[in-house]
Amino acid sequence: MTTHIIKLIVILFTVRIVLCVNQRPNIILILADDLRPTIGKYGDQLAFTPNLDRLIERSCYFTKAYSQQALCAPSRNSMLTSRRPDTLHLYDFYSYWRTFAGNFTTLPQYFKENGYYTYSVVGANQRFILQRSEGTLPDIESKVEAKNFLAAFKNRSQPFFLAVGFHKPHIPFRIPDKYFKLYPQTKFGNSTNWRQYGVPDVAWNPYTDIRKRHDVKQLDIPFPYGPIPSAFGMSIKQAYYASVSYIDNLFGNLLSAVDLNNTIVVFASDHGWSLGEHGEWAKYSNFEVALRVPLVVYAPGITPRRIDNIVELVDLFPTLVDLVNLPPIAKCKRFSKKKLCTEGNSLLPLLKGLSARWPDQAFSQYPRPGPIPRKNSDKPRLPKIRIMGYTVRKTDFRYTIWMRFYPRNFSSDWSQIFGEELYDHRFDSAENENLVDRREFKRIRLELRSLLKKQFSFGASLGRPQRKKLSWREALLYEAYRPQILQPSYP
Ligand SMILES: [Ca+2]
Repeated sequence: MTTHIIKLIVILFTVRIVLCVNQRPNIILILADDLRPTIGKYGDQLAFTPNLDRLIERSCYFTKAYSQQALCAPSRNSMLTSRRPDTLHLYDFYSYWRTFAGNFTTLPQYFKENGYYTYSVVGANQRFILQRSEGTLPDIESKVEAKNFLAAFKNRSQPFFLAVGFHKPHIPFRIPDKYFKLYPQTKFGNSTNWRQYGVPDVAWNPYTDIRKRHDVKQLDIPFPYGPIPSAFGMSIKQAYYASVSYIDNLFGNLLSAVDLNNTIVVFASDHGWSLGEHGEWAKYSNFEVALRVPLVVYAPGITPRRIDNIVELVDLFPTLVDLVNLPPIAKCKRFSKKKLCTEGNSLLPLLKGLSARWPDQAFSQYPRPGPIPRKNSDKPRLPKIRIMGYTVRKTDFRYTIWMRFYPRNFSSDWSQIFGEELYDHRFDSAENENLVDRREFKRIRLELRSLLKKQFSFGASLGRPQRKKLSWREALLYEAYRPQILQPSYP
């Protein structure tokens, strides 16, 4: 008799768990590659993005969302672990945080551990930057695969977490020709952007990946500051916008297969891209254009709104956890090796329109191999990093400081400074005028500097940087380990 009662309790308990799991909505995370907010609803008058605009009308969208580093792998890994590049010790393409930093739980992994079925679709580089194409392409294939997954999963009771990566508008701009026709080049006018006066050399990214492309090589642009000719700049802008319309179309097609009554849809990008601002191109910097990303969160039952608070991509993990009511994630303590914790903040109060106290600050960083631009300034490998640029975006200002960095123990030295930048976003949203030497801005400069120091004070806390001798095993991994994280790998 007792056995029967126990069995009954077990069955009831199991049914309850299944019901709970069933009530959870599905999640689709769509990540574009290198997309700044060139989206109609984000106020870009040139962008033709009807599908994204339609979803944004039904969603919460963040106008001031920032990536933690303007480079694919560090940004994605930071977002997926909800920890900053300084915690993961991951600033390049070649290091693996599980080896260096800790065996942290990732966003999809957490959902998998909590009853979700996880699946990822990620799409791949050619010799030219401008290239038109017909027929099938990696992003089209990704869309088809994602739709196949949705169709196959339609009648399953288990909720799913589907991650879809679109490769565009990452270079090369190899996309169907019809999207170029949406944007006559004359729309973009002459490229009149210039390298700003008073900006330290260390801040400059020489966009070597673009220079390496065959069609750009022929232009023979002097390294590192020679400008891309205006007409070619217009072609790049045209191709970038065309690529955005291309993924907008794929996005719309994919979304038509999604049950929005029971699915949370998140659309974001890993970082932004310079389109000639400051005379620069591509990502690889601490400027607003390289760090600002679109972030759209559609969730059934959440009232659509535009949110102007400053938020970060590390916030996404705890937000999704809270949105589907999984056990919440604790904040990480300093240098925490805990497998599961967050360095971000759940955006749920903002999504619900609650007047929560919000920090309104975004921290990011970028490494350099030296103070003067050189061939590897855009993507220095970890052992070559000598300088780290830390930046904070507050409501009115962006402040950046570049200092000595020691890759062997990941420490920074606040006594060796290579440059500082201060931009007043109330009057200069393009970040054209560095105000760091202006006496009237001294107070805010020191305030923001101490904020950064509090956030990134590893080196300061150590005093003189200590050089740890690596074991042969560590050294081998340090120099040669090539992980499978060029694209995020989901469990
Ligand atoms: Ca990217």
